[in-house]
Amino acid sequence: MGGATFPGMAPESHYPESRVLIIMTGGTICMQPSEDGLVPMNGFLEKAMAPRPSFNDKSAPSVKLHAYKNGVKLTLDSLRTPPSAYSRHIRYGILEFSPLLDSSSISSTGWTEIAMTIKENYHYFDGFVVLHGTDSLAYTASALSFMMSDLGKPVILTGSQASIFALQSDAVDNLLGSLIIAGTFVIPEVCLFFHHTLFRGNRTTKVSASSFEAFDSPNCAPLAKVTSLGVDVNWGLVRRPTSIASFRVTPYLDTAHVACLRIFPGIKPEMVDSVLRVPDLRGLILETFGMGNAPGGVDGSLTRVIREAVERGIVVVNVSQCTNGFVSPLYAPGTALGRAGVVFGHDLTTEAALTKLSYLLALRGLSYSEVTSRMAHSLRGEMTEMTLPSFSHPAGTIDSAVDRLTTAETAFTALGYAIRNGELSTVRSILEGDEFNHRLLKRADYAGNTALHLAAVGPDPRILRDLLERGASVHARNLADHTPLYLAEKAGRTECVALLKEAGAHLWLDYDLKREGSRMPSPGGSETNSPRGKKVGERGRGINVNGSGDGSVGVVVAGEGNGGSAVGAAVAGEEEGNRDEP
Ligand code: ASN
Repeated sequence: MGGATFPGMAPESHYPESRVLIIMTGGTICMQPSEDGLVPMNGFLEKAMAPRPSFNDKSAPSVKLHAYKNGVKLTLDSLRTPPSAYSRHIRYGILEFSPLLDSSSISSTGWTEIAMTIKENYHYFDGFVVLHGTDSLAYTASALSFMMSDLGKPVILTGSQASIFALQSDAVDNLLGSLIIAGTFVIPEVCLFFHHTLFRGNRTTKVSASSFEAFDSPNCAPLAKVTSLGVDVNWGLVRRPTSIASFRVTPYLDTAHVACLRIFPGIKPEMVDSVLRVPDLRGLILETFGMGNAPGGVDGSLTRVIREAVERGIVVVNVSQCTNGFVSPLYAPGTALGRAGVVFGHDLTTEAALTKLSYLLALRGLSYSEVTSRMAHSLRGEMTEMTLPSFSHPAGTIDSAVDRLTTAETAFTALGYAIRNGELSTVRSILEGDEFNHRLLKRADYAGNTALHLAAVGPDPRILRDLLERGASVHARNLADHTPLYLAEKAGRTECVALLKEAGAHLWLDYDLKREGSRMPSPGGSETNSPRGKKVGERGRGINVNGSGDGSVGVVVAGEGNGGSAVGAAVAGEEEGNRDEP
């Protein structure tokens, strides 16, 4: 990784830590030889990660993490990486599934287990890494992307082509890259990381059974690339949640009533018909030739069996056998399928088409036409929407303060002033045009405050709403490690607090845990100091917010009792005095 790591660094590190939960489901990455061939092994943290300096900063204090599984609170051993090129440690613990699987055996039950585990632990970690076999990885990535709505944190799936215990393996690179990205960047998508490349999960397909370059995303550019200089994120492509809603999981996909059929030259209509007459079948993914063509036949009998199935209420979706390109009713055979009621899946992969259909069929109360219309539109970036690019330079549309804009830096400064002054129309004008929009929402000032941090304590909550609707992340942290919600709470902005929470923000409920090993008095009475030698609760008054119904621990959000203007109070206070506080 561009992240040069420094195993021999000084024993005390002042760098902040991010928290990542690794969910181990199995796959080659954790396999070892047995009499029956390669099989997954338990104990990945101790056996595979602890002995490797790039995963284990031995100078770190030992910290236990709490995680939840099926409603049970578990205590996990944790390790942390040495500081990355982004001046952060990634602290992580592992939840291992039982039994660990070769991914060829995963099913919708496994997807539910992964999704629910992320849901249960969502408020306790900055990001999630799912370790998984490569065989069905693209299916799982697609399935999870549909099961998770309004995701605000990174979920990165990875695995490896060779075991981490093998002398030559891609496992370390894949795992380290995933950990660092999940702990550093707010990429709120289900992603797949492999061979230095971060893909949108629901665009991927496995393209090689043995090469380390095992995955591709033929119709969507990578979301990020790891180079010797660091992680190059293509922020213009990264999706942002633009509705004010909290993270949700749909816990079930209906894979039991869908099928997938690959058309071949000479395929008999009776074969297709018999698949379409499987009892209780509700959907079929038809892999057709090229741009969506299937054999017409002299009497059009294939088209006829498909039309009859559609009339029986079966959703038939057309995707291409080609990895690259899209289906369209351009040629006569494709037009005939369209007339028979087949849905055109544009550039969906088979993996995405199958899991998307299973997701839609599992949603209660959707009519046939609602399912087909959603199949034809992007829900999670899984297909290319045919929209015309809209870009307008802000200088052409706004007042004198912004007329001078030539760079993103000055645009951000103008945005900051507009937010502080409560000038909603100026904020909107600056953010017009996709290009500026995504860059400005990611940008931060010298103290690490994003536009959303400023708006959280600004005079006009409508600006906060506007930024949220444009996809500003509620999980971004400033240099003092604080989120917009923290600032709003601290400044007593009740309306902003409510809005941020509605958009999925939460106070960092595990600060107690974060500090358990490094700051909080331990249950046994011994104390370990923070990197700066301070203990939580040491400073002044605080807001005490109890977390997640666990009465034993609370989140101590201590403040300095800043006076003055809202922005001055909260944001400047960040800069000056509060960095040690959660
Ligand atoms: N059979 C393995 C699996 O998918 C392949 C791998 O992980 N490379 O679990």
